[in-house]
Amino acid sequence: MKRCKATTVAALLLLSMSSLLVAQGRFPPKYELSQGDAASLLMMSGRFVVPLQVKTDIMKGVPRDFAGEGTYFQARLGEKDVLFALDGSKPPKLYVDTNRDGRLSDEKAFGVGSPKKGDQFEAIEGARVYGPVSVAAGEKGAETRLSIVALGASAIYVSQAGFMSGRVRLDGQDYRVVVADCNFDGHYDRTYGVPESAASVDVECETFAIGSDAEGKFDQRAAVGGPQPLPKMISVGKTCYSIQVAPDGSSIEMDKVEPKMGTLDIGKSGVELTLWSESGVHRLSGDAGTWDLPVGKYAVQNLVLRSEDKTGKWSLMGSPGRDKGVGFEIVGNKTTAVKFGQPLAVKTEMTVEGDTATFSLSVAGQGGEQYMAMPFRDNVPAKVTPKLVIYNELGKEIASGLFEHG
Ligand SMILES: [Ca+2]
Ligand SMILES: [Ca+2]
Repeated sequence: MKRCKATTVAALLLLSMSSLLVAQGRFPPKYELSQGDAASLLMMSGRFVVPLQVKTDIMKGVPRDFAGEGTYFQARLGEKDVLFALDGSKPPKLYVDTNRDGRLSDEKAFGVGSPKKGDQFEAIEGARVYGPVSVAAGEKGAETRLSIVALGASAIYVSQAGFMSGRVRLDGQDYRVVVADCNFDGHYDRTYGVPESAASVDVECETFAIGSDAEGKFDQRAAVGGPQPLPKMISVGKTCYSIQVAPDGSSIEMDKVEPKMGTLDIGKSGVELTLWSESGVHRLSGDAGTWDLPVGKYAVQNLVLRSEDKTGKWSLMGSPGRDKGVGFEIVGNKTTAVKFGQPLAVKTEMTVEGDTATFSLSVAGQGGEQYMAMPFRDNVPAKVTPKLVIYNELGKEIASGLFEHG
């Protein structure tokens, strides 16, 4: 009798625990192959790889059924390189070093499929799609699944073949949540951190998106903030949720949180900012000049500088400088002031090749951000061509020219 009671209590406990978990938004996602509906989600994992020019030892041992000379590729996926080869068959067969032992002689051929409907390569003639191909990743036993597109013999495009996808109900509304292993380590839990060196362009983390659950499919146009590096938390409407993904992707948990907040002050600079952070993507626009943001580091991804005069609404597209990125940190209950935009520093640079001098024009803002020297008026490229005039020491014009875009 006593024993029976204990079982009932345990069962009740388990029941109340599981209902607690559901209320907190924990759910088990499933792996889905991309059907072309998540192109921009997987784009962060995508890379174009050009053929190797020099034959190395790893290419000596080719598989027995390998036809012809072949074209070889090497792509850095996660911690290690992966070797690929297209043979001389028509259409070519693809070989991949799936166990990453540096040899292709132990590998089987993958045949060609065709681009799926809605795929970004559907319109490219001659694009051949291979995969999904499972490749050893990171620790022993972990795998990551690749999609490979051959673009003639000139390049291959390697990306994730799919993603983990599940549904969650937040504040009475259904959302679809997707996470892709975009750092190719076979795990799904690496979150984004603002890189120490903002010049590094590779995003060594997963990609995440949450959007409306229309038709049970992921609608990236309706994604909150768009596909983005996996954040630790994200704002959906006015509520903030933490995100926890199990390393193997078997569960995702989203809980309501109230992060510490601070203030960003960029003054009346007329600058719109797109920021990446541990609290997701933030797009700041409008005349406010100040915004409340969760504490943490932020990296500026792009900027738009806007101004208006009697000729129209002007805008300049900007990015966080070539050498040093633009970033800042938001501290709890404090205001972080960052300067962007005007006054702009216009710099010309000269490169000489033979008897031809080429001048280039760069436009930098107060924060070191770089703008394209091509203004838009009312969202249309304005036909304003900067002119360069060279004077001699007597002030007489000796040469002049117009800047060409591109
Ligand atoms: Ca191998
Ligand atoms: Ca990963």
